[in-house]
Amino acid sequence: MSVISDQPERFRSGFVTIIGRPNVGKSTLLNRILGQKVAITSSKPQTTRNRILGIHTRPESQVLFLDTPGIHDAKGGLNRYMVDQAIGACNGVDGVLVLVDANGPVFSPDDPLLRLIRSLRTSVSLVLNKIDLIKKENLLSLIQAYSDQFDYEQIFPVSALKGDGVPDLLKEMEQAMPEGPQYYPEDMVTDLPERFIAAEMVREKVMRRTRDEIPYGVAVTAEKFEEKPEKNLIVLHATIHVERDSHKRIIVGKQGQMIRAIGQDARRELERFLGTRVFLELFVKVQKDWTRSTRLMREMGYE
Ligand SMILES: Nc1nc2c(ncn2[C@@H]2O[C@H](COP(=O)(O)OP(=O)(O)OP(=O)(O)O)[C@@H](O)[C@H]2O)c(=O)[nH]1
Ligand SMILES: [Mg+2]
Repeated sequence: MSVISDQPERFRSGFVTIIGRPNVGKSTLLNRILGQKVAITSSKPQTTRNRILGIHTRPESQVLFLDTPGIHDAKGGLNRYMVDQAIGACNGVDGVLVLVDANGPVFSPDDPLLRLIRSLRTSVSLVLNKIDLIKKENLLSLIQAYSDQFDYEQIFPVSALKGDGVPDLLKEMEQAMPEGPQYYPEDMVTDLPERFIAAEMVREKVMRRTRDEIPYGVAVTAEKFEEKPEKNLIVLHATIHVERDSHKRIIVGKQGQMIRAIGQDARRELERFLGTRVFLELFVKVQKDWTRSTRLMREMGYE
């Protein structure tokens, strides 16, 4: 006689940290997993500056993904803060996903990322991202090359942009989580305040429209975030902080063209995200060399 257990499986939950070099697609992957945009992305490295929590809930599990800034050789100031955020997010979690660009070279033997994962006591899996850009026949040798460097728990070839391989990755992460409670309500996708995400979306538009050193010296703070439900409207006043007068001139642009374009991009995205009309007012302020001052960094929310 066979016994079929009708005992429901216990609920599973835990934290999974996504780390990797800048620009490999960590935030794109987080958004893809969640099915909506929570983390800003751009084609420029060093877009993400904080840990971004993404909550994925199913009837039988809740996985808490942490998107992190790209790990790179950072000397001090904002860059050091970012790398410390990423490294710190690997502590006490239930799994770590190392994301790499399948188009890029494998880790050099002294790569700080390789050193970091060797020091972790958590299970580490590899996510080979951007496979939409490589030839299928190169995949196996790539997997072999990465496996030679580290004993990964699992290896997932994915395209965060197109979605290939992501459902499988998610399923494996859900199953790898220990038994645990549901930490957050099922309709919650992040713990970040809307005000923070709104400021981030403005920063994304600045990053996408500017170049050279400008995107790296921009911070955005939201001074006013006022909901007017009776008018189906949110009023947002945000300040774009830059490091130099010359940067301010570029962000404002000829006859205010650039700042208007940034405002339009941001408003469109914010209206989609907030589901209301948005009245957005942008200010530009010079905070000389703020990325090198702990005090000014704190004022921008990096503490
Ligand atoms: N072709 C392709 N492009 C991708 C894929 N995933 C991400 N990208 C692109 O890679 C660039 C960087 O993506 P992000 O998600 O911002 O990368 P990130 O790792 O979060 O970068 P940082 O926050 O700067 O560390 C963007 O232009 C993405 O559109 C992918 O699977 N395929
Ligand atoms: Mg990112």
